[in-house]
Amino acid sequence: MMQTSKVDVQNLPTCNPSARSNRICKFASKRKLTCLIYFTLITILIVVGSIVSFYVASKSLKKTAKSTSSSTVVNKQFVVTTVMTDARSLIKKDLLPLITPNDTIYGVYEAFMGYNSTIALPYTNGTGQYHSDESPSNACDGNIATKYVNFGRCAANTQICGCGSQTGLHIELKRSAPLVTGFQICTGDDYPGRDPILVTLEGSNHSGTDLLVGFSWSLIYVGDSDLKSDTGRRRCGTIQMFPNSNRYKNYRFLILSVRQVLDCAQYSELQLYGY
Ligand SMILES: [Ca+2]
Repeated sequence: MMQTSKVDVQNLPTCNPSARSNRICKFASKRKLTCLIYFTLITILIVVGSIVSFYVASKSLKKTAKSTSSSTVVNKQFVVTTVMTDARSLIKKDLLPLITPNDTIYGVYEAFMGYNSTIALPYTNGTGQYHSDESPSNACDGNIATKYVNFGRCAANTQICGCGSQTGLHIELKRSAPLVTGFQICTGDDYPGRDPILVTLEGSNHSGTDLLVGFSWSLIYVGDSDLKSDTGRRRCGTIQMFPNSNRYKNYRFLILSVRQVLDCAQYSELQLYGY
């Protein structure tokens, strides 16, 4: 039989509602304060952490940027210095002048890179002619006092645009096919407006009349003659260097434009450089 204990209801501890409420409020207040302190600390830590991270990141970024910039400048300087040093050393030590007065040289007109050439003739009074005393060979005789004058599609004293352009030289070298990597051109004794400004150089290993046909030629250089700034009469531009990996026996030098609208183009010397 199950025994039951006798409870003294009268002596049970009484519950004081107001005291309980105070305890709860105190607990709640404490908890609220703790939370506030906690979140304040967290906020401070986040803010301080962000500031420190930002500071470290920006320092690192500046350092990297400075390093990259410095590296780029150094690399550029290195490349430029190397190229210039190479060019100077090549010009001074290794580059050879390739055209001699013994080579076969003749004038052309109505010639454009990749297209046919027409042989220019000594001057009478028509188009496609060069001055009889200023022949193509004068451009390759090693004498800056002699010059080559070509009237191209114009007659003498016909000053229209393009008279001296699309004129030039065919040069058939006596030596074995060299590797041409530069050229130099010099002004005549008068008329700065006749100076070649834009020029082309092509190479070919064909021969004979094939050289008058455009497909025989491969373009090596197109661009500045280095006479754009007029440095005077009977003066040479600097050697224009260019990359080239093909050896050719023959070369075609053509003028795309001269300094001014005059009746012809002229230059006292043209020299090719290479190996
Ligand atoms: Ca000359």
